[in-house]
Amino acid sequence: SIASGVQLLPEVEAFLNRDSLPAFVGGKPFPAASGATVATIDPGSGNKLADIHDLDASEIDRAVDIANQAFPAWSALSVDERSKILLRLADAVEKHKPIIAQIEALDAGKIEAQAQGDVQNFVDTLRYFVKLSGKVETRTKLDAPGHDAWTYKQPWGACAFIFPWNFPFLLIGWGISPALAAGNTVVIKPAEDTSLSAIYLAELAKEAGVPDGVINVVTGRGATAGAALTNNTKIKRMSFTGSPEVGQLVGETCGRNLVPVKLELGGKGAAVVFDDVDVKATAEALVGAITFHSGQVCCDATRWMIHEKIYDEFVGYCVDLMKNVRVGHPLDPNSQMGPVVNPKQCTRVLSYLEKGQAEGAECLVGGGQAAVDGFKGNYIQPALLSGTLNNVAAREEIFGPVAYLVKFSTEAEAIEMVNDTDYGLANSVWTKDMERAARVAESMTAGNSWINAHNVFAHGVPYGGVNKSGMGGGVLSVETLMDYYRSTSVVRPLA
Ligand code: TXE
Repeated sequence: SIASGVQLLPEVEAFLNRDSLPAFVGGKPFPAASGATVATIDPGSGNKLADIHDLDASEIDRAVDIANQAFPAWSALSVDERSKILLRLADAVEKHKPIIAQIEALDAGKIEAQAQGDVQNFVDTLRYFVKLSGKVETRTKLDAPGHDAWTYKQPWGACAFIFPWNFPFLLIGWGISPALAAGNTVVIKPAEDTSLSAIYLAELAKEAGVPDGVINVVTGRGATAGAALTNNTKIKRMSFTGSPEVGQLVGETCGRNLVPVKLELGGKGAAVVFDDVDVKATAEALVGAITFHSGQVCCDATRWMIHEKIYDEFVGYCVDLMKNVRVGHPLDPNSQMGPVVNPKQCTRVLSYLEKGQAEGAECLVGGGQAAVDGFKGNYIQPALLSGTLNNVAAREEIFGPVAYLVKFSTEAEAIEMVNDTDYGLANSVWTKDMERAARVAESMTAGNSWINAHNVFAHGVPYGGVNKSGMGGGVLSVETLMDYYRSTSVVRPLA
């Protein structure tokens, strides 16, 4: 049993009850010849869910070859034909949403309703890029005096994707949708903690009629399977989402191999709250954001800069709100916040709370472990620290339900504090004064600024970080779709 009172869908039971869950490549299960597996655990109960296969480097290379072999036929399809197939996949995912969401909730420790939102987002993203790909002009006439000239755009070939464990299914959708719509084939390496929804997707793609070898899922440990995919010189593009440390390794390798790379890394976002806001509503929104998926969200606001005039009132609301967050198993409909993904992450979050306090921060609420159904493993009480920004908990990415509060008095001071970080992913500004909001939003050094909201995504609005948060953003927009075409310029002198 997974956890007391939790009812699994029969399809989910059947999926998890298989002897093991091999990778899926070239339209069929792709087991590790060595028989090596990695256990995948429900972080909400500590119980084992399944074993995934730990592929070795030669197996990863074979998967890339298979993806490249599938490329000519896939890229030769007309946009209409390819779109029909991809829309069938979107429909199939939507139809299986409850199943995928339950697998995801169990595997990633994600509240089930939020997992359903992630699956729907995958579907919407795939439909968005399919539609957008129909509008791409693959031949564009150029204005070059004295010459007949044009550019021709075509897909690259097999594109590789390495994903983290915080939004396993949603991020696959954000990553592969533009690549597939443009006519590339893909090799997906999910995180070893959360590979189940990717395997399910690959099987579903086969059922939905996606040609074999177009969507491939390889599994295994990062240092072996992930590194082998990164080192493969036959991948045409690499996209990595995860920690800055591994992102640097992936970037180095791709640089050496001259493989174009996109890096989506961490963040240490800020929220700047001015004194003219509805204090209670703003506290609700920010506590909601930092407790969503236990704060394991790279674009979260983790540094809250609060105007000194409303600081005490704001803190009062936050403390009450955080005390009342219902921490529980992801499949329990009463839960508002689930566990963090694994014991390593739990230790990391708790150690930042300790180190932050040792460096002088005050813990205003929370921060301890919580027990759910007697299981204490990965549950953390949402916490607020306050102090100066000269503190490890205010500078490094914690990736847990922890916010760090600082007081400010002037707009200039707030902007300076926001930008005093190596990261540059996303920030927000909260005020009723729209001129000030726009001014501050444009002054914050990051890929994304939100006004009176945090973590808002819309198809068509580019998303992605700068500096230590990554490079080559443009996610969810036409910018990222264009990354998946390479251009050839053709020129004929007229005279
Ligand atoms: O991520 P890793 P981890 C941050 C967050 C978290 C920390 C560590 O702060 O606490 O990173 O998480 C694969 N070559 N973020 O250790 O290791 C790995 O298998 C190639 C923020 O889990 O970066 C997985 O598929 N690949 C982030 C993926 O990289 C390698 C989300 C990410 O794992 C590899 C996740 C290697 N040498 C963590 N080593 C965000 N901002 O979204 C590992 N991998």
